[in-house]
Amino acid sequence: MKMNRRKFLAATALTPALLFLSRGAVASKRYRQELPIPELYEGKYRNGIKQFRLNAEYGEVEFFNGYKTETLGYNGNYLGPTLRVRKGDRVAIEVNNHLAEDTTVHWHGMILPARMDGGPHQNIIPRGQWTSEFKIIQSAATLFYHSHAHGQTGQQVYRGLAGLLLIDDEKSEQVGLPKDYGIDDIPLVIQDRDFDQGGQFSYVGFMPERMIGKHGKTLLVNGAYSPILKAKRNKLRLRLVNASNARFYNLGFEDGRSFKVVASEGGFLENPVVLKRLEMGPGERYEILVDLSDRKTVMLKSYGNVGNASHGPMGMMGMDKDMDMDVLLIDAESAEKTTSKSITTLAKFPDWMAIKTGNVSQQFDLQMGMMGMMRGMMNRMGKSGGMMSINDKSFDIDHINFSVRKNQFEVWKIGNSSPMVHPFHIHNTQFKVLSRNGNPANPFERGFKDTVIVSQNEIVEVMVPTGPYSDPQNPYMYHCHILEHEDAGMMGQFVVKS
Ligand SMILES: [Cu+2]
Repeated sequence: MKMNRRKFLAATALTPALLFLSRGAVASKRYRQELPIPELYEGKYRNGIKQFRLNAEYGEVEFFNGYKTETLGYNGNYLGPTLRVRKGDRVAIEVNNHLAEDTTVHWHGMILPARMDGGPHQNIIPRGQWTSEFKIIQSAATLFYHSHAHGQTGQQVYRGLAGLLLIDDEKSEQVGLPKDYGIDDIPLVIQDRDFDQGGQFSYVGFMPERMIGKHGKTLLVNGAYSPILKAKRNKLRLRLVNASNARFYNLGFEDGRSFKVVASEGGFLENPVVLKRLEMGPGERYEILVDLSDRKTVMLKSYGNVGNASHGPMGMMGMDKDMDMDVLLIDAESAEKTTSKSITTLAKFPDWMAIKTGNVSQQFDLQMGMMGMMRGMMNRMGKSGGMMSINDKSFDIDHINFSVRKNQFEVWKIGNSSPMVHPFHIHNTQFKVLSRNGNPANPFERGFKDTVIVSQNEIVEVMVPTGPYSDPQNPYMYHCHILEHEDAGMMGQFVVKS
């Protein structure tokens, strides 16, 4: 019965979805594309600074045979190169805007001066240029960069403005994990998209999509639909990046094999955590190790009933409720056998629990008021308009919500009185999750993070290092990483004072 209802909805309300269903059926019979690996970009070393140049530009990609999709990319058609830097590096990244609209580039997960952060205040006008210069002061991690344009983040990221930024350090070079980029150290940028009848990206096509966030029915990995990875080695490190606008994933292997989580957004966990399923919200990153010694071919899938597809307004509408999606087929038939010792300790963390922080410094409630939701559904331009809020305030670019002092550890308490799950992201920090409703955080989220899932009626406490940089003028953002929520005002900004 449930299936019938869903098909009925698809047939009556979602023409693009219907089109996709038919094309998906054709596509599944075709030859699978090999997983593309974003090109490594290590910069040019000049005057003691690693120099990079990113051009935001228009592109065109044939995601499906015979259909050319108009896209955006950095230095290419879709997504961008993988910037690779080392702790201690001083970097200068020049960004040129070759688009006909304003844009920005935010270094998601980076601890850096506020005016270098690439948030909505570092706007780059068409034909404009902006250079972000900062020192890498944090540990090895998988970061990413993406548009954070005021009110336009959702559509720009959707069209392709995102890329990876990897930090190496002494630890990452010596810890003994696979580290040959594209060989046994594989980035997986996971995104969902919808296509219209002409093969173009279809963004928020019907009104509730603005409210629940854009969920596409086609999964792209590194910009390819349902690709295959012919594993070259039998132990792979997968850098999982949920670069989707709104979709949560529940990742696991079809044959039920387990994997080890070795890192979260801010770097290595203290110890690997063995899992069979891993839930990821938009903006979250995890690194996992998978053992392919059996040389089997296995599908990495995302299983249904996760995030807002399983409950909340989206679930109530019956959308995508039980939808399982293929992410990546891994063929290990010719994987080279490698020997690696089992690693039990990846990192040693300071005992943050012992740090005296006093009381809760900041308290947030993530909100989607009924009035706000109605307004949001009618507001398809994506401007901040009171649809979504934090503590009864929608984002106002001219209003600083609060200030903190530098070099402090603050406890931030994040509540969620809305009917949806939200991934909460804080700029300029790698925080630790202290508790979920008073209980310890999940083992895999006990490392450093910059984005944390907050479910309905949940209270998540995090400890936030405020970092060494202060600037009374330029703020950092904190926001929901469902990009339609961010664009609709579920965002605030704070300054760090000396
Ligand atoms: Cu949200």
